[in-house]
Amino acid sequence: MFEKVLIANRGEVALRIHRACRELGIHTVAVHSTADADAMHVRLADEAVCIGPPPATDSYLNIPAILSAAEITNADAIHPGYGFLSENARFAEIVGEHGITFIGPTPEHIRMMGDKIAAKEAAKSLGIPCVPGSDGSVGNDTDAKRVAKEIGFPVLIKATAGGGGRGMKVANSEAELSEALSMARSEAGKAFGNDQVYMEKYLVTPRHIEVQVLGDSQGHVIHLGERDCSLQRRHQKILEETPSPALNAGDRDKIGDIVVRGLSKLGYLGAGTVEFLYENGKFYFIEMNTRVQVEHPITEAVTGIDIVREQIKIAAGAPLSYEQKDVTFHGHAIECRINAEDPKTFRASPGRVTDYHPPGGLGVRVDSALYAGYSVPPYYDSLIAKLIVHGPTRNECLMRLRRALEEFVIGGIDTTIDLHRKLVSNVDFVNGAYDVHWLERSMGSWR
Ligand code: MV4
Repeated sequence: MFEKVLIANRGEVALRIHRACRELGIHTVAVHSTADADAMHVRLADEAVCIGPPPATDSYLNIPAILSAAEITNADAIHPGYGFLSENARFAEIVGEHGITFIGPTPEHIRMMGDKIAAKEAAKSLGIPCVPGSDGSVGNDTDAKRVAKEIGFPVLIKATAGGGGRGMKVANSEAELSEALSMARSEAGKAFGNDQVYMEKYLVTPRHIEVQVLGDSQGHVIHLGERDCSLQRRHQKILEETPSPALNAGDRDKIGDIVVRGLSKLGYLGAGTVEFLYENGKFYFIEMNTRVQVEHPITEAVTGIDIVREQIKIAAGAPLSYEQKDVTFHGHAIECRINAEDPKTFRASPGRVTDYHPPGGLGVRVDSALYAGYSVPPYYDSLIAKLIVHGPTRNECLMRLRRALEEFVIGGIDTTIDLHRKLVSNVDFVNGAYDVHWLERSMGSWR
């Protein structure tokens, strides 16, 4: 096992990784920007190294500074968390070249899944069902017309370097195709420095359902069920739940089996998430994330499996602690993402937290790096807390979640707590009757 792990991240996920390390008897090194000198992750870690000025490009994305911090502290592994360098294949490669273990998948698999066309080709060859579309990239208008005729309108143009919905364009008819193609291409070029695009059949009312997987260096792969992440706003997830209200146990086992068989063939190592669109009882692969995700705690709640602990053990060469038959699902879990932002405009609202009273009690978990007196810096993501609630049934989970949201006090800054209070009492949400567009469509009419 590792003696010392450097945590190349900040905020709640840095605490999450520190806690997993502590329980395994591993020392931790925090890295931080000058803006984060008073941050909780710095206070909690055994050692801390300042790696640069506030902008992330100069600190949390500064590869030479992070490697220097690992070398001077003698860390034997680096955990990247989510965001920042977590899906940077070159970073994973450089870490390895310095004789330090990258806690995550191989650089090859990170690179493959970062290229959305390569990821889809891989998924297809591994027997994972995909959205009908172009085989590879689409070149010119003629090419686009031919593919669109094959799959039928509406179609969606996506950037191969994309993800997160940036640069996507819908074309409802042949008349709209040429403009959608050129707009998607120019947005992709500007945003990602890669203007390759591909085409898919546009699914009009899908849900976003993702499957959590773990693979070890002995070639074992297991799945930990699904998460329904359909409640999003501008491609930012707001609330996630497991199990999905749209799935039955048979569908869950089936998609889980398909994913496990596919990723076993690939020899996938570490934690990963396979993302699907789900419509009319069918799953369609869209992307794979090669990191631990923000919403992993709901899976931990229903399976009892510590996903970050497994990531660390896998990276150290240990076999998975569980076989598929040991993975059982208990009850229902929901995560509310609490952001420091104006609940109406969604503009970031950094500043000093005057009061902090997180909820507690049975089935309630709060992952956060906040404390009273802390100032939320303006430079980074606005996620400041995650409220994760577990209950025996979806209804009991919802009752507990409403109670926990009532208790939660974060004073001094605007947060999305109030939005969650409204959401969890909404009749469509309570009925589980939502797709990926429902939140943005319905929020306008809330009081
Ligand atoms: C789609 C789609 C419909 N059809 N692909 C948006 C983010 C990116 N990860 C995939 N996205 C979508 N891809 C096809 N073929 C609809 C979306 C989509 C969406 C997906 C998941 C969660 C929220 C969404 C909101 C709008 C559109």
